[in-house]
Amino acid sequence: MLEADVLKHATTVLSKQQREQFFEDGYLVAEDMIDDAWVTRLRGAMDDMIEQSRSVTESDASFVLEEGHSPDDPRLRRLSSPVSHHPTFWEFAAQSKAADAAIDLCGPDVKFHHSKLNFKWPKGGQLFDWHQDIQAWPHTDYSPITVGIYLNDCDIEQGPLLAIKGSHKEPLRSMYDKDGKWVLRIDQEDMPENWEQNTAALTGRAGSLVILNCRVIHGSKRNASGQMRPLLLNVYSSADSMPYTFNPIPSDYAGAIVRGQTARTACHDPRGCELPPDWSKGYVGPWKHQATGKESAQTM
Ligand SMILES: O=C(O)CCC(=O)C(=O)O
Repeated sequence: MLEADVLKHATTVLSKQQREQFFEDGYLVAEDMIDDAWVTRLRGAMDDMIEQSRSVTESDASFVLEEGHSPDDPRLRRLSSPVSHHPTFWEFAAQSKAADAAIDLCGPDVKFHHSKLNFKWPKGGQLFDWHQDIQAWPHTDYSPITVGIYLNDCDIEQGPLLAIKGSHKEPLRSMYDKDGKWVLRIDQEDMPENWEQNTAALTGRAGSLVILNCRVIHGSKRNASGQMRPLLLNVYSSADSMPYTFNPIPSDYAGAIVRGQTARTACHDPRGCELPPDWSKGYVGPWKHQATGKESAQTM
């Protein structure tokens, strides 16, 4: 669904002003949207998964490990598709205010695409280079959003999401380097004008929703603090927005309608989208692609 049509519907859990802010800036932090009971349940599910990761010795399709990970000292970078691993994560994706917030930004009919639980371990947690998401999972329109929730308080030292205000309105950048290699990263020379002044740190208390437009340029720095930064990310779109490449993080829930009705007609945005590599041949997660040793704009 296109923005103009979304705006014809009343908001449900976000204020009108929050919705306008999202469409203007390309991101939104909605503080304290998720109550303590949910946060406690999600932390419990996360702890179960960290326990399971102790026996994992190499990164695989579920667990992306940070260097130094061991049974005694688990250090995860990502749990891919948490909804596939613990029922609490799917219950949250389908039944919480995260899905309600998606109604306000995608329209009344909302479809689930994929999920991930990104960690930044204390005094570590690799940075995430500047990038845009939609080139990794193109859809027929630009309605997809990522609805994140911090499971711990996240201040500037924990490596919060950083986003460039208004960058979702710019032409998409290429996620390939000059040699045609997929790097999911934007070099300094391709960053928007005045990006440093327009960089927002999306900090928030545990239970805050942090929502990204699929075109907005974003990234994050290392975690300089002694506190872990777990960030649960669920990707939704309007029901009439159709993915046309292989889902990099597939699950039994991909394509599930979490609010409203299935679409009968696809929505097409005339602005085309760069295609990613063929993920049906495997998806290794973003860090492997970004780790080229080349300096990016993230070194601000
Ligand atoms: O976890 C982070 O800090 C960044 C996540 C992100 O940008 C992504 O998954 O696309």
